[in-house]
Order: sequence, then structure tokens, then C-alpha cells
Amino acid sequence: MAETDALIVIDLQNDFCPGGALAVTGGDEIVPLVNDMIRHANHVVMTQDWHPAGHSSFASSHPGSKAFDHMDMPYGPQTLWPDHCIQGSKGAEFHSGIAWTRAELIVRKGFRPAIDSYSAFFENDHKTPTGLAGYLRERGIGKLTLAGLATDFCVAYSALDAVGQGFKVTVRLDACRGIDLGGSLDKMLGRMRAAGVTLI
Ligand code: VGL
Ligand code: ZN
Repeated sequence: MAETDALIVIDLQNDFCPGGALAVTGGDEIVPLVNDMIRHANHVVMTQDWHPAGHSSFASSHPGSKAFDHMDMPYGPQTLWPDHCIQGSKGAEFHSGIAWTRAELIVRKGFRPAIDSYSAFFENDHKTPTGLAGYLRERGIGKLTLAGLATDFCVAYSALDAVGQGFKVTVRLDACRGIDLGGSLDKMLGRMRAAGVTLI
């Protein structure tokens, strides 16, 4: 990797691993590979899904709704999730096996009660920035490699926004695992490919 490359590790947290509140099948299998990628990367950024209790993306916040229902929010359509990644909880911590000490920045997202944030760059209104694009640009980083969870949600939306922000983006599918809700995995792989994301 060149000096201008960064590895972005997306949401490798307990709640997205087997036994967690929103477990992604095989989510923990990627830990050794991601650790290898961390060791070889010039720069490492990690993201952490970080919701307040009662977050608007939780089905439990909407009486009569259940997890994986869809709901129209003021900012657009939103999938409702089981309560997950609550600030300060065990589930919100990084998987204990992940070599996180080399991370130069940890981006927390989803902390605004009224809006969800899949992408590491913009919240789900596709307008509110997390600050990551500016941070990377200011540091002269132009090429990103993405790994983590979940392929078809936070990884995919991060990749799409990164391309939209002018970064060269590779998603390491072998270092990702997906949720695949109603065909979301194929759909998002197609969208990433069409946007010019390199999938390997
Ligand atoms: C994610 C659903 C809700 C993810 C986060 O990390 O892909 N998915 N919050
Ligand atoms: Zn979340």
C-alpha cells in the first residue's frame, strides 16, 4: 500500500457477530484476515455504530413494528433493526480479537437519535457528513480499502459515498460478511460495481 492508502474497517463490533443483537452470519470469521490487513496497512480508520438507547432505527422505538420492517422517515426509507450497538454496551465494543490499536481514527456514527447512519461518510439523509471525507482529504489519502460488516449495509453505503467523494475504493469481499435482507446483498453488489467500486 502506498502512503496515500487507508484501510477502513467497518463496524466490526460484538452486536454484528454471532451471539450479538444483530448478528451477521460468519461475522467473526473475518477477524484474522482483517487483522492481517491492519498489519499491512499504512493508515487504519475504524467505524463504530454508536446508537443512543431508544434510537429511531430500532423497531422497539415504534410500537406495532417489528425488526426488519421498513418505515418511511422524514429523510427517506429506513429498515427497522433490533436494538443494537447501544453506546457504552458490550455489544457496541469492537470484537475482542480485532487488532484495533493501530487505528488512527475511530469514526462513531448513528449517534443522532432521529437519524440512522449506515455510511462512514454521510448519515442516512445522504447530507449530514460524519467528517471522514474531510479528514482523509486533509491527510492526503486518496485510496481506500474497505472491510467489515455488513457488506450490504454499512460497507456498501460507505463504499458508494466514498466513490461519490472522489476516493478510489476497493471492497475486500473476503473480509466482509453480509446480512442479505430480501436480496439486499446482490442489489448492493450491483450498485457498488456500477459506481466503480473495485470488488475483490
Ligand atoms: C449496520 C444495520 C444497522 C451495519 C448498522 O453495520 O451494516 N446495519 N446498523
Ligand atoms: Zn446501527
